[in-house]
Amino acid sequence: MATFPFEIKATEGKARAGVLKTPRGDIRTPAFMPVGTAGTVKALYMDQVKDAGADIILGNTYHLMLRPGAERVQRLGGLHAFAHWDGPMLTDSGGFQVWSLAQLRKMDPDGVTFQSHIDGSTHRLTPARSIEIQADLLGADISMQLDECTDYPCSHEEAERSLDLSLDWGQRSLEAFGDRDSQTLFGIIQGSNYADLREKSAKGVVSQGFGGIALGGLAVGEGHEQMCATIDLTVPHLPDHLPRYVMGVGKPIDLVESVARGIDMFDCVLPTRSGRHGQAWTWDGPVNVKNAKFAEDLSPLDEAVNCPASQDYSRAYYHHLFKAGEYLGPMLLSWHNTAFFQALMQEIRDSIAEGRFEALRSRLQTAWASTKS
Ligand code: PRF
Repeated sequence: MATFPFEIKATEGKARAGVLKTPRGDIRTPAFMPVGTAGTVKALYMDQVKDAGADIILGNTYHLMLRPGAERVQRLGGLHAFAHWDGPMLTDSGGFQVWSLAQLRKMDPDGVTFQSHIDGSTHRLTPARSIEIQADLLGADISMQLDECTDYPCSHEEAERSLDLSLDWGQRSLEAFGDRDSQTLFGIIQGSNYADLREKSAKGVVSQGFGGIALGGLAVGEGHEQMCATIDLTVPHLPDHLPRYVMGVGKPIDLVESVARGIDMFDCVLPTRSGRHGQAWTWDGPVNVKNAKFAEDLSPLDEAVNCPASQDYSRAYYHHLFKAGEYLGPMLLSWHNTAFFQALMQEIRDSIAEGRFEALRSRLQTAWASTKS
C-alpha cells in the first residue's frame, strides 16, 4: 500500500501545516474536504469547488453503491471521470452512513446487512466489499476502512465491543486492500469518549500500518467541549508522520480548535447544508439571510472572502432569493460557504506558517463563542 508522502512544513504548539502528496495532486493541510456524497458537492459545479480552494473532495460508498451502483460507476469510467473532478478524492467506507441512514441494519462479525433508505432493497457491506467499492470501482485515492460508529452516549462495554470489531475490520480492510502504488487506506479510531478505549483503539490502529489515521465517533452529539477533550486524549497516541483526520467535523470553531490539537484533515456537509437552508458562515459568525433585518441590506455577505457569491450579491438579494424559494439562493449560498471554509483553512495554514495561529485562534474564539454549543 502506498503511504502518500506527508511533509509537515510548520508547527505552532500542536498545530501543523503541511502537504499530503498524492498522484492526483497536493493536499495542503490542514485541509477541509467538501462533501460530494452522491458524486456532486450539492448545488455546486466542480469548477466552483476547485476555484474556492478545495484540493480534495469526499465521496460516499453508501450512497453510490445504492445509486447509481458501484459497478455502474466503474463502467462509466470511475468516480473522478463520472463526476468531473480530477483532483484527489477520499471516500468514506459506508459504515457510518449505514448507521445513520439505513432503515434496518443487522451487524455481524463479518459485516453489516441493511435496507436502502431509498427503496428498502437489501444490501451488504463487508470490509472487503467496502474496499472493492472504494478502491476498485469508484477509484478513490484515499479509502477508509469499514468501521462501526457507536451511539452517544454509549456504555464502556458497548464502546469496547464496537472498537474491537472496528479493529478487526481494519485488519480485514488492509488485507483486502493489499499492495497498491497510487492509492492509500486510512484506519479509524473509535472508543466513544473513554480515555482507555481511545488509547486502546489508537494504539491498535497505529500498529496496523495505515497510510493515515482518522478519529471516528466524534460530532455525534457529545458537544464541542467533549469533542475537544476526546481529541486531546487521542492525539498523544498518534505518530507525527501520518495525517490525522477527524471525520464529519465541523463548525468553523470546531475546525480551529481541532487544528490547535494537532488535526490535519476534516470533512463536513455543513457549508452546503447550511447553504441550502439560508445560513451563511462569515468571519463575523453565522448569518441567517432569511432574517427580516436583511430585507433592504445592500451590503455583501462577506467582503473578505474572495468569491463572487461573497462579494457581488447583497444580503437583500439573498434574503429575497430564500424568501421566494429560488434555486439560485442555495446555489449562491453553498458557493459562499464553501469558499468561506476554504478561506478559513488558508488563513489557518498561513497563520501556522507565520507563527500567529494562537492569535488567530483567540480572535476567532471571541468572534464565534456563541457557536460552540
Ligand atoms: N466513521 C466513518 N465515517 C464517519 C464517522 C465515523 O465515525 C463520522 C463521525 N462523526 C462521520 N463520518 N466511517
